[in-house]
Amino acid sequence: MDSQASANGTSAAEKQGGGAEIARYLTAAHLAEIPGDLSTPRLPAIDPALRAAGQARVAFATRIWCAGATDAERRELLANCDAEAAALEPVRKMLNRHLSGAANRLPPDRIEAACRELGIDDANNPLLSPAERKALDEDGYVNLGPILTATQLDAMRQRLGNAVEGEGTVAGHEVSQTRGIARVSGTVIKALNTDGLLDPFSFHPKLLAAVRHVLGPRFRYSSTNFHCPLPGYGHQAIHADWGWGVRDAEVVNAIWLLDDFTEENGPTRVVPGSHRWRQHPMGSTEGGAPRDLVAPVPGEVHLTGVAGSCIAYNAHLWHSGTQNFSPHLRRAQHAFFTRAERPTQTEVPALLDPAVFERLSRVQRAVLDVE
Ligand SMILES: O=C(O)CCC(=O)C(=O)O
Repeated sequence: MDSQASANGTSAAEKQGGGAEIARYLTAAHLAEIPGDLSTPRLPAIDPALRAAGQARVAFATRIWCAGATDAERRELLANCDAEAAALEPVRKMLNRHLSGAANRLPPDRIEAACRELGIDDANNPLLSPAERKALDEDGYVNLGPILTATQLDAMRQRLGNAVEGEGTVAGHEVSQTRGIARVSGTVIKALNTDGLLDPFSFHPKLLAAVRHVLGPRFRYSSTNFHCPLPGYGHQAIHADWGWGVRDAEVVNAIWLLDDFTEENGPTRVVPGSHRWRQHPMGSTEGGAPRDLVAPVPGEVHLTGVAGSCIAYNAHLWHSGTQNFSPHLRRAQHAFFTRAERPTQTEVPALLDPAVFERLSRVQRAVLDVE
């Protein structure tokens, strides 16, 4: 490690704005340069007509999903509902994709055996404290504490910076690309993780214990996404990571803080308890009109914390990125998990590098749902 590195692994050069490091991120973030005025709000523009159509679609999907207690009931409701309107046809297709039967590739006993090996098969396993379980249940998120060492952080930042630069304009294309935000998807399963440096993002037992707590013992990896708002950018519409409101959790996400998250540098905003509202922000209204997704939500809080920490959340929690007002990168890694029978955000077999696959343990293969 650099002799001038601080306790959290940030080298002196990076602390001073990381000019050379930031330059490597510009192409992936579709920027020519960092704006001169970082404090000018840069908010996503949302077309009111599209917003109204989105509100109707998501409200419809939420109504169907929450009216049924099982997938069989939902399928029946969907088949018999009055949704012939052309505008709702895409929703019907989307719901059918999620209701069309088990999507998992391996038999469920594989992930259950992996949970036994990890010591998380019992719902009351010791990997999470009662306070951590309570936070997940009631607030919808928990900071699992600083898990990564300074040495790991340094190496991970370098590896991810190389990937961002190497992928350039296509970086993040598998999931989404947004001006001002550098992304790389599949970080844990692409060749950049051949040596296992990035394994903790998806396979750390404490994170998997949090996933198991929310989803039960039949879950699987959905995606891993590096996410870095550049100075002056990063504010997102408030959203949840599942497209409509649900009765029971279907997905869990984690944010690994690769830099300290501060009030200034674009911390994630969350609305504690919103995972229990059975609503997606897109489907919600305010005073009879579709909610303004860019505005603050009453009760929202900003997640700050030290680099190396992992914040796991019930991914139906309302949340979003916020603008990075600092002159530094705000690097984070997301690890997304779903119930085993649901579709995944990325095509794992297609993205999985053969050399990564070769070295994976039985437990890791079960989490990825591959063999
Ligand atoms: O990294 C963050 O602050 C949140 C990102 C997020 O919610 C997303 O990209 O969907």
